[in-house]
Amino acid sequence: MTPSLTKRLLIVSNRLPTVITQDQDEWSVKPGTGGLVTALAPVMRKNQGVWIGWPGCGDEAPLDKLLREFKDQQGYQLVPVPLSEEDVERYYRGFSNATIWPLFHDLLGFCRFDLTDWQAYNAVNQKFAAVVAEQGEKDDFTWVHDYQLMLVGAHLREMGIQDRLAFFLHIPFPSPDLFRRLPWKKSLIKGLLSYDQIGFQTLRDRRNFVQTATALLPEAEVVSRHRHHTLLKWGERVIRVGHYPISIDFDEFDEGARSHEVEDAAWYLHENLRGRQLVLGVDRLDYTKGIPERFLAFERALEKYPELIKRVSLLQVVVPSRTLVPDYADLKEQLDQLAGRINARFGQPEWLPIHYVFRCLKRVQLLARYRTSEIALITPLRDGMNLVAKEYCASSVENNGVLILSEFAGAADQLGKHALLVNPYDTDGTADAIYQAFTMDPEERRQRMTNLRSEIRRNDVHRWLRRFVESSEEED
Ligand code: ADQ
Repeated sequence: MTPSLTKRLLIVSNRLPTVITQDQDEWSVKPGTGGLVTALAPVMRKNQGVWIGWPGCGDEAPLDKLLREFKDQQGYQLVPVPLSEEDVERYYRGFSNATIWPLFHDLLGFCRFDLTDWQAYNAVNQKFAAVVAEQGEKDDFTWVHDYQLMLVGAHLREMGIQDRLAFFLHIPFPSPDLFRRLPWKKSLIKGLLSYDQIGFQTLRDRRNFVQTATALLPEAEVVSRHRHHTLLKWGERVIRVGHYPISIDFDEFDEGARSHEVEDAAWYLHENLRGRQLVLGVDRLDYTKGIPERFLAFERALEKYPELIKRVSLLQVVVPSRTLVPDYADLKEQLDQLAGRINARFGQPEWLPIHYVFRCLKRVQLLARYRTSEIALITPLRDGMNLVAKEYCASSVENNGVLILSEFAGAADQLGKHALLVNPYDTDGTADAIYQAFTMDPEERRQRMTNLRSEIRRNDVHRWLRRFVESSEEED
């Protein structure tokens, strides 16, 4: 159900929701995939929405023509924010991905604190704000997304914009103690407080933010606390700080996984790896996803429970991501080495313990893996939500999958009761969970998966969107 938004929706995100491709001389544009785009599209169409973001392609693409085509096909408008190579290096690869990303995922050791990166972040956020100011109309619902754009609201206020502004953070918000390490902490917190509504994934993130803001700014105070939000007063303004766990389009995964194409691909996959349970890992290449730790836990399971040998295989699919950043290139090398070492240690002519592929899967292949794997091993060291966990359950249409989930993924708040929760740093404990999943009887599997599926069906991405938008229209 589309939320009853009475205002025009203006979405701002780092990237436009498009995939622009070139086949010989032909350029084409398609909407991006993913729950956020799927959920927002009907609202954008209905309310003549505008989406502002970086197109992510070079100058050689005929951008104006492609964006016009997009509007004709999709019924809403895209407005590009062009970025230079220097902007991308400093604002995106630098401050966003080498400072905020590791800091907000509790991985201080990966953080680079560089004044030039911070200045570029500020300048690019100002560039986005200028485009928003130009496109905005009175009474728009302006909704900025994610950690790359935390200062857009502050720049809009500097430009005199008084309208309601909302922000959603897709990644975790760190504890006050970690946040204090950031040299520009006060500017960033004040920037966030320029929005009227700030959304986080979990209650923990919301609490971390409120504690950080009130500790750093003595003039900020909590007015009242409610189940889903806290009201925070700063100067003359009252800010609604809530938690809204994002989700997926359940029906899209459920129906997709039941299609004949997926059923055939799933059968073929298992037939090729006959007589064993499949343990699935699907992640973007990222050090927050805990993939090396997962390989070690799988190795430990084989060592501790020899009856698993030849009876389980780990299918690990990694989507290439940020490969130009040295930490990511190092991680790729580490994974190659670990998989090679474990396979050499345990492998036998008819059986490979770890099938590791480094590529983006087509949808049918992704759904086939979700549907056919008896166990999903999703063990991020820290994750805002982790949609893979929800996608796996929604696609587990035979109700026979077991979800092993990190307690540090936001998704654990909703799925923890019926998943097997693990601490990804605890190699032995994760190995035990793999064994527990392997030996779980069909009835317990069915019970747990039925509960997981009904939780995700009820709290899907459409409900998430409704909750965020409707809460912005409530009186404080
Ligand atoms: P991500 O860190 O990208 O998102 P996640 O939520 O797991 O993490 O989403 C990854 C997406 O990529 C999933 O939709 C998945 O289907 C897709 N994907 C992964 N591997 C793939 C493969 N090999 N082939 C094809 N597709 C693949 C950020 C935050 C998360 C938060 C989301 C949404 O880091 O914590 O859940 O935003 O808010």
